[in-house]
Amino acid sequence: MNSRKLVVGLVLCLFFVSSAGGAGLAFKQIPLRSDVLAVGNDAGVVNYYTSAFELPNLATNTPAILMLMTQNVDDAYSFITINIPPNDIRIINNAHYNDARTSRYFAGKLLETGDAWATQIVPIQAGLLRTTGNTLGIHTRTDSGGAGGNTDDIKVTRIYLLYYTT
Ligand SMILES: [Ca+2]
Repeated sequence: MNSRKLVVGLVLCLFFVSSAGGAGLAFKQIPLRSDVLAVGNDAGVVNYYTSAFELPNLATNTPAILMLMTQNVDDAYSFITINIPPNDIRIINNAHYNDARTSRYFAGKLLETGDAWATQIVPIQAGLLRTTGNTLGIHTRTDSGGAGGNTDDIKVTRIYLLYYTT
């Protein structure tokens, strides 16, 4: 677990960008309902959604970077979404990975970790985030990508967004 290096890296990034005289960067910890969050059918939550969070001074239509730590990602079909409209949540919740990945709200997949904790970096395309009312989704799927039955059980903690500010 190397969160200290992560924080030092983030601070260095902030210093570098601010000293370059361009737009700034900020980072934000994304709230989870527990410090270490279990997602998967054993946990009773195959599709987890965070509570709404703000990104103060976000420069809209710029890319961002999502960083998180994960454990027990064994299959290749767990993924992250951002800001699915309420009317589409049910569709994504039941979607096979191959369908979800073509959604415009698909942010990226999680890489397999095995039993160890691993830091993951997910590039977020421009236009997905907004200054208020953001929701991040964490979705697990079966070893063939389906949404029902024995989906992968994973653990997630320490989720941060690094984003451009105005
Ligand atoms: Ca697992």
